Amino acid sequence: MSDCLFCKIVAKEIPATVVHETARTLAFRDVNPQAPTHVLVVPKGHYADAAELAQADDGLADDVLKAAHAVAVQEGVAETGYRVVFNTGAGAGQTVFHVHAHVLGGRTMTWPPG
Ligand code: DGP
Repeated sequence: MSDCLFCKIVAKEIPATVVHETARTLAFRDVNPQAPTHVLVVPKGHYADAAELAQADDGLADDVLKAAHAVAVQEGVAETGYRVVFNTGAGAGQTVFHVHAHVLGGRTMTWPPG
């Protein structure tokens, strides 16, 4: 999608700090981190949100989750605990409509989230 921010990051048209990459996923640091580790994992293909990704029916959602875990291991937060968040829809706080998993760690998490 030509006007999608994360498609442009995937295409390397906009710079980002990439920390992990597979054939079908890209992970890069969030520009506005909410925790010491805050990485966004996206499928390289365009899906607006987690609901669309779940319907892709080709193992892509599994790839994104596996990449999120790989990032947590790489960032050293897997053992202490980390959070994976898909804000899905504007009412849930989604602002970029290219599905992304937030991988958050490195601090104590509270519940419920804000
Ligand atoms: P969400 O609110 O769930 O749609 O999260 C969007 C996230 O994307 C938000 O935490 C900030 C991040 N973000 C927005 N613009 C950019 C950007 O240009 N580069 C990077 N690395 N992150 C961005």
